[in-house]
Amino acid sequence: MSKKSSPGNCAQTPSELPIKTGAEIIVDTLIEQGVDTMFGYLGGVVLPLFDRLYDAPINFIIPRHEQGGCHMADAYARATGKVGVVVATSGPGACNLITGIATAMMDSVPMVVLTGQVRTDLIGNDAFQEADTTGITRPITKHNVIVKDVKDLQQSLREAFYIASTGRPGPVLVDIPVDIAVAKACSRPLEEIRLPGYKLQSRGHSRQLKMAAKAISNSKKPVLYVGGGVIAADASEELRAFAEKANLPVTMTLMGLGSYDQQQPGSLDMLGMHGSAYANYAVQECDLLIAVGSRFDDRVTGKLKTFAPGAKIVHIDIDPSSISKNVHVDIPVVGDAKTILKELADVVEHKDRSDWFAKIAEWKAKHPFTYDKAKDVLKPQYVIEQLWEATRGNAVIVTGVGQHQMWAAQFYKYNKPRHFITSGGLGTMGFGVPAAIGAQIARPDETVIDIDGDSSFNMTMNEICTAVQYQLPIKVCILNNGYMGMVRQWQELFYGKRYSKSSLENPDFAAVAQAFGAVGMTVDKKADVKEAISKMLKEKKPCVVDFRVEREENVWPMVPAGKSLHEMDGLEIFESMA
Ligand SMILES: Cc1ncc(C[n+]2csc(CCOP(=O)(O)OP(=O)(O)O)c2C)c(N)n1
Ligand SMILES: [Mg+2]
Repeated sequence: MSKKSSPGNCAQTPSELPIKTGAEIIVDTLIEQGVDTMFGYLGGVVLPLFDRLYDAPINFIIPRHEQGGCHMADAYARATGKVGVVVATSGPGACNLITGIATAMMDSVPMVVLTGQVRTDLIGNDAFQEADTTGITRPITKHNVIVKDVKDLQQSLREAFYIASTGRPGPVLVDIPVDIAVAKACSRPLEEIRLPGYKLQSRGHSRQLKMAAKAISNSKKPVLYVGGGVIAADASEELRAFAEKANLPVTMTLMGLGSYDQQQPGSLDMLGMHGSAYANYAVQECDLLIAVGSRFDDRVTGKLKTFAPGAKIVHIDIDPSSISKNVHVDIPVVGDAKTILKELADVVEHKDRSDWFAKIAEWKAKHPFTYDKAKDVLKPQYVIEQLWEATRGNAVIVTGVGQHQMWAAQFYKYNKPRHFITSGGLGTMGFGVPAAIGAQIARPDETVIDIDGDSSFNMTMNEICTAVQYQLPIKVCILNNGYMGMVRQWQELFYGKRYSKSSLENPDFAAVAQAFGAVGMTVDKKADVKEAISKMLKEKKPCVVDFRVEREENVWPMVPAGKSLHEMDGLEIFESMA
């Protein structure tokens, strides 16, 4: 091919390289990157792309709203460890993704977001359906880029997958104007990606590792504090081996649940604002806190000044910017949790810590997660206990945000990674139903249960229709208290029970589910819970169960905002109930 007639990046290359349209390049790069499932919604400027998707070997799921599609891609990524992919049109389509992108960003979920954009010559002209998508999403993406020349498209897409899935994962957005999707360029073979300024460190510094191992061996009262980073690094097996070898109790953040089997005696369950009393006490009394893939979030630490006051802190994390961000770290180890935990397990000594474990056992016996079981009313915690009894960890649990989310964290026992999918960092109501869909597509042979709140369900319940269309047997258990329960709890405790605007009028959720073509049930008696769950688990269709639970139940224990971790409210209530 003559230099003159070559499109874009073909000018300097052998003529054998295939020439493709931008849309062809997008679809072929998705396939090259191993994408077999994606989510998204149509619109004018993405039509060239959708035309290429017409007969592409990609399972394409259309949500009812772009936010839903984004949460589906996010949950698909969380359930599989693969990169989730979502596409939306320019302007309103891209804007509808914002909550979903921010949710993925806060929880470090690998995702590639493709948005259509108006023609390059119209950008900045307030063109129809124009929004400055890269401007709007800059603070909520790990990286974003607008492709203004078709010859950059293939490399931008490859870099997007690379950046999304390496280091601390996160969402990467590629904005593609419609003229780029129809312009032509050369398709180049895949080469190793090198990005100046994007350095990845997988092995920990050997001196730091030695110091960490020594501190662990010298510790009499250590606690391992594990976050979602261990799940992201697929390091659960290495975590178990390390905890066993070093003889350490393990507490997890909301995002870390599932990384360590909660049925193990060494599990302290979740820590933090609604964590277990035994985890919080152990953290406050420990002499060494080993944080792995966790970021000292304020919901975990409570008052920073008095957090783990007697502890030396080891922090293992892939992201150097999270070291000493909130608390001073004595021994930082930057690198991949899987590699570092394996290296540490090899060198750390096994120490007898019977006194420490005895103390923990005492706390555990005295302050288990509990609730008033005496009354014959339908308690939300009881529903979750029954879900546990019926599934014993063999289910993917997803949630909305609120009290029900905390009870799902407290009363279900997670025993494997990628089986608890929840919006931790952003706390996004409405995450539940679309996340259940994404997880069910990722794990077609497993039971997927959304433990949802009535107000959360109201936000994205239209996606039940998507579950019906794609014949996904998701189960939705609404713990319906007729309130924005978590808000009502704060109003009860901190605003003198002035329940300002925190209750909504709900529709009949079972009837809504039926109208969508799903199965709908209503349960208002404790005696009917077991049978309803058993029926729900056998259902082949999407199934929504509206559990009308006690309206003013609270989540205990609770560390009020700004208090120290050991200053938990509600323990006396626990004691009277235990
Ligand atoms: C999108 C969004 N809007 C507002 C909030 C603030 N918020 C946190 S929990 C909550 C109430 C949740 O109510 P529901 O889903 O019924 O759950 P419950 O607490 O009753 O279990 C609200 C409004 C939020 N987290 N997300
Ligand atoms: Mg509610």
